[in-house]
Amino acid sequence: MSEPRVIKTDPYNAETSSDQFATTVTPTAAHYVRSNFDLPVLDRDGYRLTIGGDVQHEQHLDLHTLSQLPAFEARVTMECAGNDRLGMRPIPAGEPWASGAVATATWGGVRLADVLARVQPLDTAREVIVTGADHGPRDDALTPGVVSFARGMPLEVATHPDTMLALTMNGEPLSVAHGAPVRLVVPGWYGMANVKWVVGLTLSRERFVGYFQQQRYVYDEGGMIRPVTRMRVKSMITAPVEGETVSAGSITVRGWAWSGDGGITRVELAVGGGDAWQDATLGTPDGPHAWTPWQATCVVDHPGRLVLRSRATDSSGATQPDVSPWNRLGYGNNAVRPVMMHVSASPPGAAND
Ligand SMILES: Nc1nc2c(c(=O)[nH]1)N[C@H]1C(S)=C(S)[C@@H](COP(=O)(O)O)O[C@H]1N2
Ligand SMILES: [Mo]
Repeated sequence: MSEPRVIKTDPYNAETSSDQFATTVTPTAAHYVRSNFDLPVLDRDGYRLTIGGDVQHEQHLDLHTLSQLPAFEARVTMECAGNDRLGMRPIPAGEPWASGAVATATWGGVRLADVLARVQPLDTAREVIVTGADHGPRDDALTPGVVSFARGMPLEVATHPDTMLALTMNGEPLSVAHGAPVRLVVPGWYGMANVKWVVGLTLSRERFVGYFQQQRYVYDEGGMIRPVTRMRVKSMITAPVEGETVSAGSITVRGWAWSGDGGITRVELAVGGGDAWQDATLGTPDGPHAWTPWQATCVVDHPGRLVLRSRATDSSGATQPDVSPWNRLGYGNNAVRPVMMHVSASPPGAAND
């Protein structure tokens, strides 16, 4: 199996490699990893989840207590907001993600709503601030110094029945890279919402204003700032694999499409440049939060370079643009991406199928 494509070793950050997208669930070892700081290694026995702030009863839950809550599982496609940053012009500062900062996993654990019910949030609580165990210096923070990876989310998102604290990934306890022993999973949201190594939940009456809420994971378009939230509609071509050589004739093109704003309603394929788009056939996604498979067949008679493009539309009516709005930190690039293949002359006498 090919290894993830490491884009940085310290801290470890890696993309899913393009030959690992054949299955709905990405092999665990191939799932992309995005970490802002050194990976914290938490002791399972000593682990406590502290839940405080605007609550009736502050609590410190150990792993056993957490795992006694009703089990919940979800298959979730997760994309880093910085995926395809390298496709933006000019290239924004930040990790140089190509197109592999996306993957799908089956997460198992408990609903965050069930965890919160145990502490009885006060009526004043409007947000849940989720804090990871990782931290490090950030000189550009509004209050320069050491910051933790922490994110706030509205109580409605936190108590949504699909928002979970995951304890397992694809049936195994979480690995350190993916947030052991407990991580948040917020289906439909870009990766940053899925806080790893969760050690604290704070119920708050105010909007959270931490570094990773206000200074990162925001669309900064000429000083106009909006938070990065749900995944924009997007698609990818997985077969043929980029750079592959295929024989002339009938070619079956396959891929995935996903959106955090609703189901995929249409995927189109264009062969070459121009605006001749043909409808692809959609498959059934493996659950409401997993990407949708699609395929289309095209006939290519001429050997040479072949450029393929796919374009998805979701149930909100949003379609992938040709160019995604540039923003200073390079987030949310869901533009149609040309993928290059090569067509070789079909072997003499070969059936044209
Ligand atoms: N504590 C913590 N959680 C985190 C991060 C982090 O740096 N620290 N990175 C986030 C980002 S930007 C992404 S894209 C996802 C990636 O999850 P993965 O590494 O399991 O693929 O984790 C999110 N959760
Ligand atoms: Mo991310």
